[in-house]
Amino acid sequence: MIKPPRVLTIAGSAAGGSAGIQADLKTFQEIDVYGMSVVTAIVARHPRTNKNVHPQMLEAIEAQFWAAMEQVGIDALKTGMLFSKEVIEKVADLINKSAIENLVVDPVMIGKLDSKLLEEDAMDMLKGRLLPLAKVITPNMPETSFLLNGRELTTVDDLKQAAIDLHQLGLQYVLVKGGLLDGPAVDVLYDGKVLTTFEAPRIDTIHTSGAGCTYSAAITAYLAKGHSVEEAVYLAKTFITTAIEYGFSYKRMVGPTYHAAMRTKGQAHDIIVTTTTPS
Ligand code: PXL
Repeated sequence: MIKPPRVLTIAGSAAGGSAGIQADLKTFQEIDVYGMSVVTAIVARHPRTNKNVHPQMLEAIEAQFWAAMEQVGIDALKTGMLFSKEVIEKVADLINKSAIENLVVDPVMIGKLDSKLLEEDAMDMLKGRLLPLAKVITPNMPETSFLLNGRELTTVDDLKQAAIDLHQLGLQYVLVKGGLLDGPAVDVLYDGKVLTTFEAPRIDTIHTSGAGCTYSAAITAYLAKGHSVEEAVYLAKTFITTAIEYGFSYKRMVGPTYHAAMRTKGQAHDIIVTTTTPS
């Protein structure tokens, strides 16, 4: 009997299919893990009222978590859009109660189309309660700036220092993603001792909606399969770089990455890995 590793995402539903729960489940399927989901909020702009975020009740969030836990069980968990401090607190409680070790926290704050995905008063709860439970956190550059009280980041060296400083919050692994750098897409991983950089070429495309969701989902899936954090990041970076290479759009707007690209096209670029030990 085949029993693939079990992976849960706790995140927002992105109706357009590029990001959030939809990106996570597509990614899980491509990497051949068993995907499950807890929807925290539904993200879709109403054409008349303009309301964009439709939060779910705490009761519904909790019910989904226990359904996944009791019907299946969880080998690895990722969190994406959590939206409010109440949801963050509830999710931290659920993770504590179920002693989940393979936790990837993508500290989602703002969507590509400028949607507000985390309320302002939720930052302290995120930093104080959820980040310390994570095996890996995966902030992009704006999220890293927010977590470091507005620090400006422009170079790879800035990202390295930021990873070192975020690690001080009591974290295991920090992955600061350089998707918005000028030049190659360099991400920096810090474990408290060694800085590892993962470099991919800059791909000339605007179709990167859900890239961060997809990347952290892939890391979670590879952790569930038993890879180390370093290996999981390397494999996930390869996955997302290929998905971005073949990004596309159905309409005249920013479109999705192509989640099936690794399977249908094969790896598009080599990832260059370097390690250094900060003094
Ligand atoms: O890409 C960030 C993101 C995460 N989660 C949900 C989203 C988005 C971006 O739109 O909708 C649910």
